[in-house]
Amino acid sequence: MSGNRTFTMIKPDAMSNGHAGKIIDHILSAGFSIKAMKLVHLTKSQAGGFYAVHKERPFYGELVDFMSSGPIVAAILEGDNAVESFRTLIGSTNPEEAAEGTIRKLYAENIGRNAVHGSDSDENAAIEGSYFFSELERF
Ligand code: 3AN
Repeated sequence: MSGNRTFTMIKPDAMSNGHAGKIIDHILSAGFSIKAMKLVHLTKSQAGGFYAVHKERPFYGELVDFMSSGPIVAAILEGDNAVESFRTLIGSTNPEEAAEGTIRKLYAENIGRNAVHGSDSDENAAIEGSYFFSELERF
């Protein structure tokens, strides 16, 4: 059975472009509820830890630099079939390939600066949520 929680980040490009409020509204309008949320500016080492699964990929250094370049909003979301339905809402990794009306189509700049993160499995949603939020901050 699929879980009802996922984890998201509004990335530095969307934050500096002034899109955070519209993205949060888009997420709430789609029926998700926010179970935890915070504004954080990751260090390089914290961003590197979050994306450790990608460390062998050619874009890892660029990704870590970008994700630590400015503040982000991290959040745990709740909704039916959360991981899959949230990934549908945000659209493909590359905004040029993202469906019309998706968050990345509307707000992402390119494949690297792609506005939002969405967990790719229930297991990763739990791991990623715990990376940012203590037990006390999640309800
Ligand atoms: P998604 O976030 O859609 O699951 P992944 O897991 O393939 O995509 O990639 C993780 C993150 O790495 C992406 N959100 C994006 O910011 C970055 N990324 C992926 N592919 C590239 C690329 N070719 N060049 C630069 N950054 C990339």
